[in-house]
Amino acid sequence: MRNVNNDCLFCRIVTGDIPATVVRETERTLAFRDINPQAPVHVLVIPKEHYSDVVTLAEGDPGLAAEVLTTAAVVAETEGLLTGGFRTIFNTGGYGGQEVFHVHAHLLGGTPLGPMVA
Ligand code: IU
Repeated sequence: MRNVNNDCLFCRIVTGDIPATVVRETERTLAFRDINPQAPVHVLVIPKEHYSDVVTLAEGDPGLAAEVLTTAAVVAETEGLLTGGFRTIFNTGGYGGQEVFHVHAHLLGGTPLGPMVA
């Protein structure tokens, strides 16, 4: 596989070195529950390949970026979020609050989340 970073926590979740509660896996994406959930449903969706953020992913492999969104949409359905609605977030860089530099979509739902605030 291209783009693996052995120092990256989420790459190590992909390889199974670090455990995670996986809710969906496809050939090129993985969805697992956030260890510090901010909503009743809080799932992270990642490409298995290492891209540091959504910008490098979109530039490097737009098809894979689309697969991440498709996996997020399928998980939203399987987690029962389609009726009430949900939120997807890509935190990017320091000002964006990104802490893990392997691109991930946060999928949040299961309760009214209210308006987006900074
Ligand atoms: P951020 O967008 O990079 O700030 O989000 C990182 C998320 O990764 C954050 O919500 C953490 O709770 C989550 N997380 C995790 O699910 N498992 C881990 O082992 C670690 C962080 I470290």
